[in-house]
Amino acid sequence: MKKSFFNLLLLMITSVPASSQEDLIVNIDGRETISLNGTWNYIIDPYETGFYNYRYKERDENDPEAYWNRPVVKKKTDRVEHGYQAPYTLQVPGDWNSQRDVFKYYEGSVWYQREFDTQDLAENERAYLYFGAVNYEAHVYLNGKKLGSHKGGFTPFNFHIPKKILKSENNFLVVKVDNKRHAQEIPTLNTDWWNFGGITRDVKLVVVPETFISQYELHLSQDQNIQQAKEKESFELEGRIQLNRAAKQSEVRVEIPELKLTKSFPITGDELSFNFEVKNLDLWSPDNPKLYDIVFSLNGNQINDKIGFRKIETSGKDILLNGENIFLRGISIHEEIAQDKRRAYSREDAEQLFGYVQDLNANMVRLAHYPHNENMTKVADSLGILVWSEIPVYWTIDFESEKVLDKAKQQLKEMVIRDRNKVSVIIWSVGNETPVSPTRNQFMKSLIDQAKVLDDTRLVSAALEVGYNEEGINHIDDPLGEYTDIVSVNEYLGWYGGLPDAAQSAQWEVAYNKPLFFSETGAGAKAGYHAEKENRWSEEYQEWFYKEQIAMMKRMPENYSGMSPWILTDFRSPRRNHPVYQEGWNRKGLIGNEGNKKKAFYILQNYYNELENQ
Ligand code: GCB
Repeated sequence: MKKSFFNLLLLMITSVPASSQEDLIVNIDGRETISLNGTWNYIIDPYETGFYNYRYKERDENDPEAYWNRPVVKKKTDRVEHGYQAPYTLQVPGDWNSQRDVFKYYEGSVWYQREFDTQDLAENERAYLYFGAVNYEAHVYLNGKKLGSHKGGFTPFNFHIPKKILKSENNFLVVKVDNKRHAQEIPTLNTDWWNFGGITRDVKLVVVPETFISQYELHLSQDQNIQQAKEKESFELEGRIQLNRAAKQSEVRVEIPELKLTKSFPITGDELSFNFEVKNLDLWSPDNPKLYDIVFSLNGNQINDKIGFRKIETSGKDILLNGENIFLRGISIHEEIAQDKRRAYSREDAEQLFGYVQDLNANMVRLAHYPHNENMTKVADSLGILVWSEIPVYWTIDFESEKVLDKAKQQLKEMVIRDRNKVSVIIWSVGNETPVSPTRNQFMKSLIDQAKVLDDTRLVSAALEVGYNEEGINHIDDPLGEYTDIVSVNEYLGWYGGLPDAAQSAQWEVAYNKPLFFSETGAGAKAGYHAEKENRWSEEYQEWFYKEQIAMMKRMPENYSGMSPWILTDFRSPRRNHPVYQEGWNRKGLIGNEGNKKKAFYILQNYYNELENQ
């Protein structure tokens, strides 16, 4: 792929931290895998007894009391103080909080265990253990040996399994999962969502050739003028292939069967960049969510994917999709199925959430506040819904710390690598409502720089805050706006300050000639509670709020390019403790926790219908 000099320079300046894992394997569903989902045993271990001995030293690998070792009782006098068996079981994938009462508020260590059989690996094969996500810290052991550890609750990772460790039968797999919050982690101690713990996404055993394509990218070249390309019906695609290790004189192929196109490239190292022309390309858009079957292969070993092609860019105050102005009719989403009080993880969950999004007539979602599971971006690709994807750099993380910055960069990198072939993703967000200071500005800017180095085909933003002054003018002037491609702000006029009609006299001043996006606005209401509109928590208050907000949006400066109100459905939050109206729920959903649409849903839906028909 062609990288500009500027990007190369940035690459040198913004070093990407090394993680303890091997390079991430992308498109896991396009590979030969064995699912390790299902019923796992668990031990709940708040004192981390399985990890530390009584002197609080990490246990030796062979310590029989280490919980990664199989508990063996040979004779009746043997003392064994741990074990894995029913009824102590949890479903994987899934958060632990929603599965058993004992876990509802639990924050600490839990050991997961299961056994599995597999066939012997051939001479030229390698195996990996892949985790879609584990919240927050995972230590993975197979047959008593540590494969590795990973931090970060919302991104995938994988570990190579050395051949001598993997057996054909009764493999003893143990994962220590710890979801304790820490000041030096991302997110930090304080958030407004439930800290769902556990192995929350798929677990797979992946079998690949000794040398294989671990990562790839294929997209429209960002440098070409899209209007001219459309007129000429000739587009330039560019891509990159990453192998797990250097190959000896091999051949990489990229095929797009529908376009009758096959390209072969020789490869000798572990990386290859290429570009080529295609004719008659049907561009992806919300109106035409066209995906092409793509086959990547190395020496005949194939990976299948479905990839769409589109160009996203900004021009002055406009967002352009395939060269045309687009308004983002968005909605924010947490990764939850409210009816079950649990994390969402499956394709069916994604379809349920996107079903609501389509009912609303939205064309965009903000996946807040962390990378959601891959089914979300896959379904978005297939439905033609644009996506904002974010890392949990949220509120007051430790901006002073280089180590914390490295952790943020690692999560950003994992998010981008997993989803950079997802055509629906148009915006990488590097954080939410972080408080302005020189150190924070520098921290956030280096994340923006890194996002651009990892992927120069998308927009980068962050949800910022509004500055107010005495004259009642709302200022959008966070210094970070200088570096983001679109200026996004969260705004709660009429909920956290004043009443909804305060919006009528609100004035706005925007310091940047860039697209302006309202990444949040919203008010709480308990579904089914009806009263005069002045009553907080009534559906009528929330409806009033949305009416006033929309009227105000219509008066926004002309760089107003979209919104993603807060939020699609009610969601769990330990911060929300009103005994009648909240009971542990953030009630700003347009849909209640039992799936009922509140009155405000229809107000926003009407506005989006109007905008679509303009
Ligand atoms: C915000 C945050 C979001 C909260 C929301 C609220 O500004 O970005 O995470 O949940 O407000 O409901 O207060």
